[in-house]
Amino acid sequence: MGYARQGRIVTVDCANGSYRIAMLAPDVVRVRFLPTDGPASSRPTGVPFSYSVARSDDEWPACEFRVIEALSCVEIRTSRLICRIDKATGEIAFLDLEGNVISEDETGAGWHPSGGVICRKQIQPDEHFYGLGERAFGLDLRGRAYEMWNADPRTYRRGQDPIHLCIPTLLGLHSGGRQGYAIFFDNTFRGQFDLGAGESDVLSFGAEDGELRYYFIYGPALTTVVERYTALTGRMKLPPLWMLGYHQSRWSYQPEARVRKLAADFREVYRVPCDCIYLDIHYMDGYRCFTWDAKRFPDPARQIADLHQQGFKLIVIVDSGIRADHDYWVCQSGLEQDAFCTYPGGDKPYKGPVWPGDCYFPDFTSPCVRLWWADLCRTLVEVGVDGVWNDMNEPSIFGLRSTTMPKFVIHDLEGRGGNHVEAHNVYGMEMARATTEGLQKSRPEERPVSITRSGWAGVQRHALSWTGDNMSTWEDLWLSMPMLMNLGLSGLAHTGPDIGGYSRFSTGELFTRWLQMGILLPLCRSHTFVHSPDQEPWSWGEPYLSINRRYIELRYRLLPYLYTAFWQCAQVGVPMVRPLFLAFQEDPATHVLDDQFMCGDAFLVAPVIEEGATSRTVYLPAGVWYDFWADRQFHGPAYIEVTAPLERLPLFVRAGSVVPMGPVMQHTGERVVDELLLHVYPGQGRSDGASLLYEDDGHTWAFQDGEYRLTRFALQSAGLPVSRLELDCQVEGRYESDHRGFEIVVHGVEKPPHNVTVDGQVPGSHALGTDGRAVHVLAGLFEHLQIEWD
Ligand code: MIG
Repeated sequence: MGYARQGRIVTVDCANGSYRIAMLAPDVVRVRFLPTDGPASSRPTGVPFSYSVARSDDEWPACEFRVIEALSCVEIRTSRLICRIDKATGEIAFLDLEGNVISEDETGAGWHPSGGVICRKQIQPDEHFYGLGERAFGLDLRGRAYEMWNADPRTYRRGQDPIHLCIPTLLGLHSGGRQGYAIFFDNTFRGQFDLGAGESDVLSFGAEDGELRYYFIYGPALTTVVERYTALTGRMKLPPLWMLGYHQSRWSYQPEARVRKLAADFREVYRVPCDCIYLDIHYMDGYRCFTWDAKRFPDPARQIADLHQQGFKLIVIVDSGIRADHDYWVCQSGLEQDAFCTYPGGDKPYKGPVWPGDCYFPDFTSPCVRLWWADLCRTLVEVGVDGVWNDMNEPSIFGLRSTTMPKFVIHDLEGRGGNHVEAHNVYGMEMARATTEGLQKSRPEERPVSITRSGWAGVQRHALSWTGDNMSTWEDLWLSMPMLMNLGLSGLAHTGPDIGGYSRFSTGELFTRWLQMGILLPLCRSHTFVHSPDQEPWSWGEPYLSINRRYIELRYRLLPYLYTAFWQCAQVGVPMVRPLFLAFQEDPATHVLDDQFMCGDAFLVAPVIEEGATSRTVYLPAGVWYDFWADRQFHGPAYIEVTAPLERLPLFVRAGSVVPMGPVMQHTGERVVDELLLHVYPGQGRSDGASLLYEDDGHTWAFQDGEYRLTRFALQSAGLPVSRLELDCQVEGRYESDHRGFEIVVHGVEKPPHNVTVDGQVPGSHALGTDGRAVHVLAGLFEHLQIEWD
C-alpha cells in the first residue's frame, strides 16, 4: 500500500496489482497496470515498446504535478486534471479541477486467468463515442461492440465490423459537450471495445494478451484531444500538392494503350482536370510485385515519361503476398534474407494463397525486412513511378475459414519475437512504413506518397489511406462521411473513399453526387471493381459530364485553401474533414450529426445523399453562414431547407472567413499561379477571425528550412450587410510565391463602397460584381485593406 514517485512516474499499489502512472503532460496520462497474479506478458517492465507512440517520455516537456495520499486513495493533480486511484479497489477516476467526472472506472483494472486484460469504465448519461479508426457505422459509436482485428471484408456495407483499418483510440464527449477526452489503448493483440453493448452504461476495452496500458487525454475541447493525441502518435507529413488533385483509378487500367487513351480523354477529349492515374494488379507479371507484364506494359519507363509530359503522376499497387515461385527474383531474395513470416520453429516460411497463387509474406515487423522491402521499392522509382498503393495488408489471405494468417505464425516484432495475434494489427502499418521509407530513400528530395488499406494507431505518420472496398450505393455515399470523420478523430486525416463506389455499378447521378462531396475530401479519387463498367467523370454523358467537370474544376480552384488545411493538419493534427462539433462542441445538435461536415475552418458541406433528391435539410450552428453559390446569408442555429438540383452541392461558408482560391488548371503543375482570389465573408464583428494561406514549392522538404510562406489574414468588420471592413495581412517565411497579388472579393454586400484604400492608397480598380452582391478589389500584395460603405 502507498505510492512512490520517480520523475514523472507514480507507482500506486492497490488490492489486485499496481499501477504505473506516467504524467507526460498536464492533460496526457499513461496508465499501466501490473496484476499481482497475471502472466509475465501482462507485466510492464522497463520502457514500454510501442509501434504507435512516436515520442519517448523524455521528449515531453517537464510536467508539474502533486501527489496527495489520503486514507483510501492517491490523487495526482496537474494544472488540468486530477487522477484519483482508489487503493482498495484499484478504480481510477479522472476529474476536472472542479471535481467533475471526465471518466471513471466501473471496476478496477483486471486480468483474467483465461488470458487477456480488460478495463471497464462507466458511460456518462449523455455520452457519445467516436474514433476507433475505420468503422462502417454512423458517427456516434455508442451502443455496440467493435473488434480490434484488421480484416478484409471483400466489400462492406453499413454495420460490418471489423474492416480494413482499426485504431484503438476512443473519444468520449458528454455533459452537453463540456467534457471531451480520449483513451488510447496501446495494445496490438486481438481486442475489443464494448461501448455499452453488453451493459448499457459500461464501456470496456481489452485484449487477448499483452499489457493493460492506455493513455488518457483530456480536452475538454476535442480539438485539443486530437492535437495531443497526434503529438503522442505522430502527424501526417505534408503530401506533395499533386496528391490534392483529382485522381483516377480502376481495377485495372490496362494495357498501355488503354492508359494512353485515358490520359488523352482527360487532357484532349473531355478537358477534365486530373493529376494522377493508378495501375492496379494487372500491370504485374502474374501478380508478382515489382515486375511488369511484358505484353500489357512493354516499356513502363517510356510510358511513365510520356504521362509525366502530359502532367500526370502514376501510382502503382503492391500486395503483401510474394508469389512462392523459386524462379522469381523477389521470392529468391526474400528466401535468402529470411524475409518471410514463418511457421513455429522459424525455419519454414508460412505459405498462403492470394492473387498470385501460393505466397510468402514479408515480415514487416522486422527492421531488416523493412529495409529489404524499401530497396525493392527503388525498382519502381527507377522506372518513374510516383507513388505506391499498399493493398491486401491486413494481411488478407484467401481461404474459407480464415482470411488472414493463422495465430501461430511467427513474427520478429523488432527482435522481441511473437505470434500473429500480436503482430496482425500492425502488419499493414509496417508495410506502409517500409514502402514510404523506400520511396523516401530513393528520392530524398521529394515527399513520398504511400497509400495503405490497413493500418493502426500511428499509421498517419507513414501513409495516407483509402477506405477500401465500399459499394456503389447511396448508403455508402453517406457512410463515407462518418467514416472519414471518425478516422480523422483517430489521427488518420488523409484518406478518402472510392468515389462512385467500388463493388456494384454506379449510376451517373450517384457518381455526380459522390464527386460533389469528394472534391472536399482529402483524397479525391474515383476507383472501381474489376467487373464494373467505366467509372470516369464522362462515363454517363451529359448532363453529368459538365457537372462533374465543374466540380473537379472547383477542387482545383480551392487548392490554396485545401493545401492550407493539409498544412494545418500536419502542424497540429486537426483533420481537414471535421465533424461540426470540433468547431461547435457545446451545441448538442452537432454531437450525432453525420450527414454533413466541415472542410477546414470555413466550409460547411451538406452533400445530397438521396437518389432523386433536389433539396435537403441542413443544420447551421450558431453564427452567420453564406450560401457559397448565391451569397445569401443565414443565421444559425437553424435547420434550413435548401434547393439542390443535380448541379448543386449545398455548401456554406462561415462568416468571418477569408478563403484563398486559385485558377482552374488541368493539373497542379500546369502553370505558374500568378494571382490569387481572396474571398472575404464578413461576419458580425465577433465571429470575424484569422484565416491562413500556406504556400511552398509543393513537392520538396525545403519548407522545413523556412522555404514556405504563411499569410495570416485578420478580418474585422461591422454591420450586416457589412458597412465597414478591415483586412490585415501578415507574412511569415521566406518562400517567394509565384503570385504577385490578390484580387479581393468581398461577399454579401448590397451596394458599391464609398471608400476603398489599400495600404492607405486608392487601388487601381474596384467594382461591384455583376450580381451586385460582391465587391472586387485588385489589391496586389497588401498589408492593410479598408473598405467603407455609406
Ligand atoms: O482482392 O487489386 O481494395 O482497391 O482494386 C481484391 C485489386 C484486391 C482490393 C482493393 C481494391 C483493388 C483490388 N484489391
